[in-house]
Amino acid sequence: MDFIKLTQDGYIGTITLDNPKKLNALSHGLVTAVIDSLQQLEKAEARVVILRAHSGAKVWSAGHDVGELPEGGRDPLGWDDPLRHLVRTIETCRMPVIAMIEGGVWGGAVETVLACDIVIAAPDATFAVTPARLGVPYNVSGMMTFMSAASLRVVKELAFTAAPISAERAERIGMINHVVAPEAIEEFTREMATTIANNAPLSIAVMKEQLRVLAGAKPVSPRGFEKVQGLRRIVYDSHDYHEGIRAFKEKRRPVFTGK
Ligand code: YXS
Repeated sequence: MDFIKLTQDGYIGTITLDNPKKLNALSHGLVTAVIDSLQQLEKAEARVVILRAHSGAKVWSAGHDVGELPEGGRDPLGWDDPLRHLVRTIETCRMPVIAMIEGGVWGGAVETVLACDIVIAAPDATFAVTPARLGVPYNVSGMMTFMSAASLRVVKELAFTAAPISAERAERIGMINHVVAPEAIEEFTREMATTIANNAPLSIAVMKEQLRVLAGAKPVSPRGFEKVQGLRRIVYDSHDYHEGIRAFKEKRRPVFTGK
């Protein structure tokens, strides 16, 4: 597939951004390839996805493809913009997405990374929120993504300065999960992915959606609450829930089937 490499090893899918000549800019083509890959992995019953660039990448992604931004007269980040589709797909796909970061992350790519469920970065990774750098009016749900990942004060600093912050600072303020040395980051990420893949996929999928609904709804609408309750019932009525409880009492490893 152009723009990305897609692999699956058991329950673990890996999507590698692969358009280095354009610094993995989030062009319509690259975004479509990532979305298609997430949908393919969901169908192939992957239980966790790693989203990454090539080992040693100096730029993880340069953000929105500036060449595809309108020059004026229409919203550069409207509902149907590729970046908006990508963020929504990451947030709503059933399996957790782990962003494994090496190199610089710019603009809309920062929102893409923060929309992922877990972020693991090498020490050289940086994160720059760049609308102010281009005079772009960032969109509302994109701001919500940033506000869910960092305090309002930090979001203001990132947005107003458009300056890159280091992985170390991002971890210190809780914006990302871990900083891991480049020689260890692949194994560290894979171990976390394996741990997730060995847990109950239904329970994880519903907790991911529950957290999205709760974090995104202010306050939670009646329909959102009823949806969460209905989804939770699928889990506690499932074989996997019963198996998990039985296995614990019988002191053995559970065998989850996703049913
Ligand atoms: O000169 P050529 O044709 O080789 O192309 C250059 C750059 O123009 C191109 N390029 C991009 N093309 C489209 N969209 C981009 N975002 C983009 N970034 C870079 O790639 C070729 C190599 O770039 P060059 O020579 O600058 O590489 P470098 O290694 O010296 O510097 C790497 C960067 C990433 C530090 C530098 O390319 C850079 O600052 N890029 C722009 C990062 C940025 O501001 N991204 C935000 C895009 S707009 C967006 O995401 C949202 C709309 S918003 O801003 O609102 O968040």
